[in-house]
Amino acid sequence: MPDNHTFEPQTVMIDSGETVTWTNESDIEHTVTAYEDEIPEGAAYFASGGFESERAARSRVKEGLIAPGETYEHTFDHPGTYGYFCIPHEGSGMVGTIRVE
Ligand SMILES: [Cu+2]
Repeated sequence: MPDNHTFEPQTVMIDSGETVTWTNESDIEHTVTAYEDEIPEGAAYFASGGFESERAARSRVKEGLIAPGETYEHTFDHPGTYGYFCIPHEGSGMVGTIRVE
């Protein structure tokens, strides 16, 4: 069973145009928030809550929370490596990587 502060799998490889769906299988709330400086040049920013910047996501955390049992999805159209994290649990190392071919 996954613990409460982990994205599983931590690294996901997909093809361009595919959609990743995150499902909150824990019993606490999380976010999926891209690191603005860890996405490819020209790629769209993504974050649960629909924010257009990391700063906005960090300043309005509650709007980005994914409740237990809920999902968030994003389609990756741009090849490259994307780093993301969970705002409440960033300090616990709750980070992940998407590699888009
Ligand atoms: Cu979290």
